[in-house]
Amino acid sequence: VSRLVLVLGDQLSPGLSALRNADPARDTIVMAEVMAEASYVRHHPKKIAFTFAAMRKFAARLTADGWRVAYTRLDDPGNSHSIVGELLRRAGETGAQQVIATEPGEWRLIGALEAAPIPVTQHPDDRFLCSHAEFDAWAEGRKSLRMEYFYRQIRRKTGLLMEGDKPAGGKWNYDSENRKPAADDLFRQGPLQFDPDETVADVLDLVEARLPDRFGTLRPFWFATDADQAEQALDHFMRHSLPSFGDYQDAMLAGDRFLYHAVISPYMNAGLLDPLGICRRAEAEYHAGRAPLNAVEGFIRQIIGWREFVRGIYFREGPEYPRRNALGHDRPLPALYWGADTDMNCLSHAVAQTRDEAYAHHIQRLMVTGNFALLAGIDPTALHEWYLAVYADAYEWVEAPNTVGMSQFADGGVVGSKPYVSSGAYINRMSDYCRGCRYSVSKKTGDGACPFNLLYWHFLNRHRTRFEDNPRMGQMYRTWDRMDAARQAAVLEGAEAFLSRLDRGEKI
Ligand code: FAD
Ligand code: DLZ
Ligand code: SF4
Repeated sequence: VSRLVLVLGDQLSPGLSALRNADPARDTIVMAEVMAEASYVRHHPKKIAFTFAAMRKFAARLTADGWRVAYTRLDDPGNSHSIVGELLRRAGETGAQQVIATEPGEWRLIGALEAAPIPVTQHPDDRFLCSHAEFDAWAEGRKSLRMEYFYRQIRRKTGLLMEGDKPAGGKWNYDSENRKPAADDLFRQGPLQFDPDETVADVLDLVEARLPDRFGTLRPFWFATDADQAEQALDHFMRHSLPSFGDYQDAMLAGDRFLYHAVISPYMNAGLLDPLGICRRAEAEYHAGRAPLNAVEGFIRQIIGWREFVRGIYFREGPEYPRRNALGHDRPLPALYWGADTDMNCLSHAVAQTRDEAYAHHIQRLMVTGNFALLAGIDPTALHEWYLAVYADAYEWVEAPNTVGMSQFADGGVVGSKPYVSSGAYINRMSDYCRGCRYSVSKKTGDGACPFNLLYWHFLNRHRTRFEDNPRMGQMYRTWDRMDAARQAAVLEGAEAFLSRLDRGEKI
């Protein structure tokens, strides 16, 4: 009897486990653009357009390869608008009585498939280097889980940047060389951009018509939407940006939204690029002498280290993980995250580029929007839903550990050993935002003092019992304790006044 083969919008890989376990001669592939997926958070229009366009092109490729594909477009009259609904509809049409799937990247859908009134076999998603079992075996019995040790295991396992059993160059990690601020450079290439083809143009019209009023600019749309284009974008990155990737990894510039970042996470997460293949390419650039070790090691670490590590955490911690709130933060997400005007120049830039590109690089996410939310005590679940919605690369398996864990410490220290908090000084060192800001980064108190300066101490002070014994934070508390009482009071009052303005919805 025939079976259905489910391919989700982030499972666009020819080697997908569901496809490997199916038979083109008798099975039918089900792909569906549905409102449930387009709306479980208010996704950025570019993210939706990217997903639908890439799905359509992948379906065409599968058809050309000889598969029977039952593809539902968003505006198809019979669309039931949920994944399980579409499976049931196609089962009715074909007589299929079971479904072959690859485990989705979100607990929400895993649960929906488990509860479906048709049997669904969920095969492991083996597009990753580390299975759930392997991660759990690594994590078992460890007091704390640190990415660095996990990363070394994956280096050994893959042989990436290994010289025998030693790391290339003698060190596992060259991050100490990777903290340079960047200067404006007119010749920086940025990511390769693509003109919309017919498929993309159709999808843009569809998204515009059917999903209006979302936060985010739909056009111009330039993402790659198939594997060939994604490969071209990767080539372009290897040639032009990888050599400087390490040096300027943490830098931010008002006039350059991408710097030397790859902007490949949407492609990798959707399945258009293979993570190990990417890393082997980067390694080859090092061996060919075209990119230095600090760049290549740093880049590879993000992919085989962080990316695999956060996925392991997401599946190990379970479905409730995204709702954790260890620090008890409950302030609503400020309107500025949805584009309301703000005088804070760093936030203004990070949000504006998020609105325009459905992209911000790591340090903007971590040290600007994330840092501010943490310092201001924003509800981490609301923030999590924001990150999940606004970035083209966001799926819960990767977004939640980064937001709830790394950025907000709302998991109480599973992902990170200390919260990523900083005052304005860090942002000033790594960016040129402060120069154009109405606030003064050098002012620690009083009118016009940078809010990060005020909130930084407010955060440390209000969470003192939790953090003062953390060995990596002792220095911060000693600095605070050395401040005289009048100055401490001025800082805390300034922070309170700022938070009151925030709570009243005033422009900040
Ligand atoms: P580059 O800087 O060029 O890095 C290369 C690749 O490394 C990325 O494409 C990505 O696949 C991987 N990578 C780097 N850092 C991480 C990380 N911390 N976790 C996982 N992979 C990483 N990344 C997502 O893919 N999806 C998300 O939803 C997401 N949400 C985030 C939320 C917060 C609060 C933070 C702090 C980070 C988040 N990240 C997320 C991680 C990181 O910011 C993005 O992967 C990166 O900015 C993607 O841009 P790029 O391709 O230009 O990355
Ligand atoms: C992100 C997304 C969107 C916007 N739309 C769809 C869709 O209509 N159909 C689909 O199969 N997948 C979509 N996706 C990706 C899924 O939400 C993703 O597969 C799950 O969140 C699991 O990671
Ligand atoms: Fe951001 Fe403060 Fe700098 Fe303004 S002064 S850009 S608010 S860090």
